[in-house]
Amino acid sequence: MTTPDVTTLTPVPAADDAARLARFEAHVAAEEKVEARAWMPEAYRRTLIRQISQHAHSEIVGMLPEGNWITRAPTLRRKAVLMAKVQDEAGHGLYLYSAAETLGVSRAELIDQLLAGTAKYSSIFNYPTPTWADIGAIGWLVDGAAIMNQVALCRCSYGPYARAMVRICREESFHQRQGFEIMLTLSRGAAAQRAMAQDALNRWWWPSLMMFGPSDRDSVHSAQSMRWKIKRVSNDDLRQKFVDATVPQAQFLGLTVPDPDLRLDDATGHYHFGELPWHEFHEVLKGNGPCNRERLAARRAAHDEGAWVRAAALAYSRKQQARQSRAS
Ligand code: FAQ
Repeated sequence: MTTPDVTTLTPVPAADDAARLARFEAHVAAEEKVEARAWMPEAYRRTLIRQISQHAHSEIVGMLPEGNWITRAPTLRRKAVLMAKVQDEAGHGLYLYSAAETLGVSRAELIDQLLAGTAKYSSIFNYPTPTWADIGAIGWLVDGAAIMNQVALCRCSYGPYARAMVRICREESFHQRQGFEIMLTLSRGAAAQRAMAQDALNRWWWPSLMMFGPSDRDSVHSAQSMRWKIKRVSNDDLRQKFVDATVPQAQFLGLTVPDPDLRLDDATGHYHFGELPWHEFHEVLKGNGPCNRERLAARRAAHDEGAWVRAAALAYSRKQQARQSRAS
């Protein structure tokens, strides 16, 4: 098959756009990747910037609920593992900002939007982590849900995003296992530890299901994103896959999923689950979750406190460039 012309950068008259669009659509339909320098419809580019930047912000804000447990982790091993995990999340944020930059937006611009409160990040990171079991629940459920969503994104039509997802998924799968292992230790422990694990599951279950976004009937972007193969599996289908995979894990832990409507449907082989608390989801998205204000305040403080590091890195890089140009 010949490769369609999706790589030229030369501006073309508007009349040619329909033909370019048709070539682009055929390219995507043929499961070919779209690369950074390729021609792409403006709406495709904007959709990707929206999704990738929200994803990057989620990784960065997502460091906060776990970060505040690094000094309090119960053993040196747990501390080292948690520190490595939080560091991984920072790395994921950086790959994702870099992937967004390939679409012609700067990282500084995206971070300004986050700090100004005009950009979204995942609802899940607006919930508190009052006990050590929350760190187990985040790894088990939040990373578990993130992987379910991101494995599908490894087949995203946009090459730089799809490739970033491959490495991120591998790292997230370690994160999921460390979380499950914390839950396993607690659930095999004393009564107070089992109660702590159950309490964390009670608080993280519904917010984890909300990570997959609104139901398909209310998802504004899904139809177009699926057509462009940015999203490969719908919000509801991913949520169902997550429930089907996670309920047996909860049973193995001896914990009860806090949903009175949960039952295995023998006819379909899937778990039927209750209605999500959508009102809570919308409130969190509006900025009224339990920790929205605290999270943004922490990010703004970190950004301000890091100003001297950015200034020093920039000065060093300018000095190196000046040296190189003098030498050449
Ligand atoms: N929270 O039409 P749809 C992680 C927004 S990474 C906040 O369905 P779409 C790793 C949505 O943006 C977790 N907002 O939208 C980790 C849109 O708003 P807009 C993040 C949400 O884009 C683990 C509006 O609602 N993962 O956890 C949420 O087609 C542990 C309409 O929704 C990703 O970002 C939500 N839950 O589908 C780190 C994966 N759901 O832009 C640290 C990539 C929806 O119109 C510790 N993203 N919205 O203002 C995606 O797959 C998609 O963007 C969805 C939403 C599925 C999240």
